[in-house]
Amino acid sequence: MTTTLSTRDETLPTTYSQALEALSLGPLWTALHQLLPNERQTQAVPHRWRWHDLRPLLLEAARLVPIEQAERRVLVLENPGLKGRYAITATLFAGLQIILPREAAPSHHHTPAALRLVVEGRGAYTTVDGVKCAMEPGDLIITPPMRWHDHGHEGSEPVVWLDGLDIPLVRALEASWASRMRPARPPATETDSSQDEFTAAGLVPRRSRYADTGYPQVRWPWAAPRGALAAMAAAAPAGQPVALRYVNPKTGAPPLATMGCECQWLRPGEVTPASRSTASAVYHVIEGRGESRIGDAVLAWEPGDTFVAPPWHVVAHTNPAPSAPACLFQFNDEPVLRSLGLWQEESLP
Ligand code: GTQ
Repeated sequence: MTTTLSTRDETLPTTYSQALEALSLGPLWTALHQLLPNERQTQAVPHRWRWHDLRPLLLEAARLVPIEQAERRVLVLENPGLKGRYAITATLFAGLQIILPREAAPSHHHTPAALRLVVEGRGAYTTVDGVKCAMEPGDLIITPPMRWHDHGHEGSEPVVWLDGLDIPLVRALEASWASRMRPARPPATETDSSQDEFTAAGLVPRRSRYADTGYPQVRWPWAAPRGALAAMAAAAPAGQPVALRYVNPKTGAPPLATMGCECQWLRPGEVTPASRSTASAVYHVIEGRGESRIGDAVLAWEPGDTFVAPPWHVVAHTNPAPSAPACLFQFNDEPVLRSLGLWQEESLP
């Protein structure tokens, strides 16, 4: 936290306060209610970044900044309430990364976990520990902590994806570390198809043909969740949200220890029930147009837009279209809140 707390009690004799400060001591009673506020407080605010505004600036970054210099050509989505912290919420980092045909972003590994949701373009790939992961619009790819990864591009148009990382959380733990970069190497495999072992609900392979890395699935091509959402939407009772969680298919756990991912289908005319939780979430619009209430803000959105819900802000989504569905992707810090015993949620009338 960057907030400075009042550590001096002005009612005490100055000499006493100086004696405390000289010994690196502070009175708790001046700061107790700031440390433990009666109302939940967030510095992060609801905010939306429009694809329409960002796309030209990403293309310009690709002209202005060579990949060799940038290493990762990313525009960071900085929460207006967390200026200078390179954070979209207190725990999460989000950025839009652009790579041009034939470019290669060098390889490194680091303690923060990463995920990518492809926004636009085809033909790029991420290599995770030598395994090539193709990137097509709507695909989710995870890069677990300490896995070597680089990015390449064999297609013919710029490719943009949304990066989600737990950098602010890992930094708060003073556990952020990355290896030096080394040149990207050609992938050691054909494109990853680990998801092919998990094509039927309730069935997992007796023996995987892939090495056991603890992450049996690293890539979720968009066609599968979209198809599953469409089928659920056809059968779900009105008023019941149509949403899927991405999970480790062997354990049912979140895909990464620190970040959860979900996709949601909003039926034409649907308004989702209002709720809030102690987790924060970053939403990305894959398909459709609508608006979301986040706390006191109402944010209109269209494909490619990204918006953020800070903790304990009431969230409700609306798809006003008469006949078209809308699809939202989100990543969040829910697994952290749950594992630390800090998870709470509330439905609102
Ligand atoms: O692609 O490896 O947006 O290391 C921030 C840090 C992307 C990456 C980011 C990273 C990467």
